[in-house]
Amino acid sequence: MASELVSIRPHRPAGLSRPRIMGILNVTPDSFSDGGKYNNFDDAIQHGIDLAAAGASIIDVGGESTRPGAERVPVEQEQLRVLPVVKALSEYGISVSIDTMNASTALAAAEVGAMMINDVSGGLSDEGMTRVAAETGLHFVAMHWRGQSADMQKKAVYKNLLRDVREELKNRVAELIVSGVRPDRIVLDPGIGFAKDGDQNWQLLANLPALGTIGYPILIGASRKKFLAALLPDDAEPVDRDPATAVISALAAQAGAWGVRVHDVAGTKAALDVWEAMQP
Ligand code: PMM
Repeated sequence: MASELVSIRPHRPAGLSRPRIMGILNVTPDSFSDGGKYNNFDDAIQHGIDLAAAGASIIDVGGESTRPGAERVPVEQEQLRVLPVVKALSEYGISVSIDTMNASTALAAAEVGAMMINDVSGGLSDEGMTRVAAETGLHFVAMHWRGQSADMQKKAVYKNLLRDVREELKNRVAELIVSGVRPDRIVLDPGIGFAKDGDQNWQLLANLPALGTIGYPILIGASRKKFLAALLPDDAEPVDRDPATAVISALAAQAGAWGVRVHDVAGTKAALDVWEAMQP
């Protein structure tokens, strides 16, 4: 049925292509929804392979939780957690992104096969990061960020949310380009839940096309985040936020997003399959 529909389609509409799925692999004891589950090397590798098999085209490996209130992890510890996993998954032929704010971790991950740096601080946390991004030539996700997780929610104050986030992302782009990062390597992310309250997250999600007009691909990371809990019963667990996450993935596709970063890859793949089947 789906293939019949595909075969009678002359071509895909210009401009809207199916977002890539970035599968989340947190190798941390304390991330808010999957902390502690993939701490052990074999479990982490198996989960990465499973996410890729389920439809993720990039696996995002992180060794430091950035949930609101989280404290920093020593860089040596972060590297002990992530580098063996990045190396093994890359050797397996999986595209790996390194989720880090540390330039030395990004560089070490590049040396063992990472193809993308995902820096939630967009290069603001470590002044060496933009140079690493430029010198490695890796794809670079610059997320909108206003400060470390320990107290970032105090910084959720905006004169005009959309305009401020847009301007701050444009400043990141300018610094990356001045540092020598190729424009075609840059991906931007509005940083859902980072120095934003629930209403602000919804407002940004409702205005993705306006972020797209900055001129760079947009990645959305809403998966299982706390603002989704308001839609669910009080005793719901983070994993119960997966259906809402999948709907956001489909709506992000409709808004032209380049990628979605999710825990439940199968759910988002199903949502994107529906979105794709409905394209005129
Ligand atoms: N969110 C988290 C971690 N890394 N990276 C990007 N680019 N965008 C995000 O929204 C983002 C991120 C925190 O969520 P997690 O604890 O589930 O990984």
